[in-house]
Amino acid sequence: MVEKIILDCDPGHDDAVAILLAVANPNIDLIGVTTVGGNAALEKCTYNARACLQQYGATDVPVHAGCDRPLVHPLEVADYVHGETGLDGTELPVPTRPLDKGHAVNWIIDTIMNNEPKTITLVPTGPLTNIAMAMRMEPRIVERVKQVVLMGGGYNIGNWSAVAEFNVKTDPEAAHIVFAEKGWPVTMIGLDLTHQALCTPEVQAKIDEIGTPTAKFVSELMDFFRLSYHDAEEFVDPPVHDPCTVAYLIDPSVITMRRAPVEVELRGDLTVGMTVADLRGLEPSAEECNTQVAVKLDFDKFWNLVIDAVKRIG
Ligand SMILES: [Ca+2]
Repeated sequence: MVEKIILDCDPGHDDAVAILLAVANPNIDLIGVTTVGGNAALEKCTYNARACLQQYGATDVPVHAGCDRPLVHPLEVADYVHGETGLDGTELPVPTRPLDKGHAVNWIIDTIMNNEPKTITLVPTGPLTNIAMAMRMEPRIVERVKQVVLMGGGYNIGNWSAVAEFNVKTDPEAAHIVFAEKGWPVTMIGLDLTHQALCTPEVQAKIDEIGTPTAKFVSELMDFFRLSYHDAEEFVDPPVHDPCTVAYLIDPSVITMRRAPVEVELRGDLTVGMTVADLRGLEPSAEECNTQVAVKLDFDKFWNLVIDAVKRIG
């Protein structure tokens, strides 16, 4: 079963690996990439997305630029993690495909409304601004989307504050809109899970062994990511958050899920942007609860998918 996805991203080193997995794996049909201001300014994220697709030989995939700032708050980029360009550490190929015309939010709406209901999965790996805007402009997209599988939040930990993760903290109001909607299934792949997706030296050696330009590209990105995560957050190996979303869609057995209600905190002196998951009591059924949170990663299965994707690009 091939999953048709729209990847809404802010590349970003880990977004670059998510794009790779979406392009290369035969179980994913990447129908378009949309970009949002997040890890870097919108213009940089958009260029980076196009450069990644160029690197992976996927110039048939359209890229639409979306919102350049969160709904309410100013954008605070994560340049201390991703560098000045948003994708520091490697030489980016120059994109040959021009940027596609039309705002990402309009494109998301049109694409969902013009496809069969429940055939498209939204995969946001940046702040949720574009998705929230699309929901407000055309509320019918909610019932037409198959599911939302997003990287963001965490039920037990934060990184942009003690309790809030970057994507959600950057645009908490947008995240609130997405999580408060009961009409679609939402899977939250948060830091609890993605901090298990560490690019260890052993993993990176397997990527290096492949010896292709794309292997070098990914490895150089991981070198930079390793240094910034080490300096900024005292990680030994960098957590490669975003591709966990795509990996789950390729093979759900890569991630153990727990169904739980999730709400996004919008007020509070210390907790704005926190994803509050209610894990009390017995696990609710899918009928009772439309949200689930990612708990446990099958490390080997996950990295084998990434390594396989690098090999497939050739
Ligand atoms: Ca991202």
